Amino acid sequence: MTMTDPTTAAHAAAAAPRVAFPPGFAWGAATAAYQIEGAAAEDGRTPSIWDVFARTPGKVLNGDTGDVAVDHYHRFREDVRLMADLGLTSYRFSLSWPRIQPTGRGPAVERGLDFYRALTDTLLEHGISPVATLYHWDLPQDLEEAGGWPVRETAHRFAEYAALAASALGDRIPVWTTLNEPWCSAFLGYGSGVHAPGRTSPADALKAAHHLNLGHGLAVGALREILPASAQLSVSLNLHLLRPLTDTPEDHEAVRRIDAVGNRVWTGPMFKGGYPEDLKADTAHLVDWDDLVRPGDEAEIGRPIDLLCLNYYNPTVVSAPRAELATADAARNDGHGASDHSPWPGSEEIVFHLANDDLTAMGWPIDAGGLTDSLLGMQRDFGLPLMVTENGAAFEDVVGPDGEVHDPERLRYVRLHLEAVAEAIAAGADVRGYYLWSFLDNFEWAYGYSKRFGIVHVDYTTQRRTPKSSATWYSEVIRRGGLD
Ligand code: IFM
Repeated sequence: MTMTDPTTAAHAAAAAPRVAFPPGFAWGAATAAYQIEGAAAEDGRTPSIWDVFARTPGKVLNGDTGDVAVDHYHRFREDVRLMADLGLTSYRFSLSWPRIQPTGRGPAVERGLDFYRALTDTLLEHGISPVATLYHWDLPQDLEEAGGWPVRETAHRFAEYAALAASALGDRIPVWTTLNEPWCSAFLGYGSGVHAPGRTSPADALKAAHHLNLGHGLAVGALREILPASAQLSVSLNLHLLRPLTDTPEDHEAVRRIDAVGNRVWTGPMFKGGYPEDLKADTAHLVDWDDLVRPGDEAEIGRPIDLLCLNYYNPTVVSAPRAELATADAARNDGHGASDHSPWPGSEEIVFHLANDDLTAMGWPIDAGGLTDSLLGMQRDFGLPLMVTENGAAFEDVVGPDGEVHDPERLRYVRLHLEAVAEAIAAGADVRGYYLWSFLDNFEWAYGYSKRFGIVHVDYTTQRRTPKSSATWYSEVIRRGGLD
């Protein structure tokens, strides 16, 4: 009989993670170009819609811009070293369209591509697998002036840019996602106007949605022609995990409407053969769908992809209009920023409620069960391998007298959500990775630098990076391959 050294056995038991993740699971963190790079006017980069929006008085808190951001453009080597020290196995970042193809037309700028070549080389040298997002909201301003996403041509411009990026970087990036949260680009950018370019037309928002979808499909086609067969193509959607306030038929109808214009507007043409009839009916007074969607568009949008990526922060609770709540309150209550214009074309009267009062600094309710439900629903409905490409929370972090940043609330948030991912995996969801939003504190869009999502604190005056206690904890989770 073989005897095991009892001390070694006890140690192994203590070291084994209680909640293990599958081998090869990607342990990542995510960022986006405009939020971290800075160097806004260097090496040929020209303004994006966010540069122009941020300079428009009253659009971004404190007049903050991404001009310098966290200077990642110049400090990427230090940042990648930090990722390696934490043990990240993968890093999701976005390529800046106006850095690669400044006006959205014509050839690529080599100096812009060189930055991404150097970044990806450095990642690979440290054993960190790059995941690139092609569009995280920074449309070249020249294309906005030509009509922006409500114009069909922008979808073709996007596919051309995707091809330029893939030709230059395809040998070193194994996973590509086309769009990040196109719901925000279309409905916050052209509907409520709280995001760039700040337009407020429900019809334009719907047209933008179709052209973002079309751009996704055309880009998938272009990428497939250029990238190696092993490349994995995806899209990152912020699908709304919807719950009715009550069990009444009216509140279920509210869920149906928001599901149509929040979720199925993307997943319909991407995975189910076309736009849902109920969405078209709900919005028929705003756009002529037969004119907007040309023959062949839906097949283009539905080109097969390899992975489906989810960005999840909180669930969305909705109800039918309530006499006691004015519509203006409802618009303020949907978690996407105050505006007199609704980001829900055709369903402006639906009322949004907080799922609970356990809130992050964004005022978003913490409800990790919604992540499990989302992943299981996506697995059931679309049958693709999944990744969580964003999940995280803003809190009021401060550097303590000891020079450390203690962020127990973020640690708790991430722990609960990793448990939720593990639960979804145990129940059959094929989840391949988790990317914490965000690696670094950064420019939080209309909130400027006032909201900190990073697991690494950035002092915006000195650009000093300090891993928060959540980063140290996450590093330990990665080392153990799961949660204790
Ligand atoms: O910072 C954003 C990110 O750019 C897109 N998803 C949500 C994050 C937090 O608001």
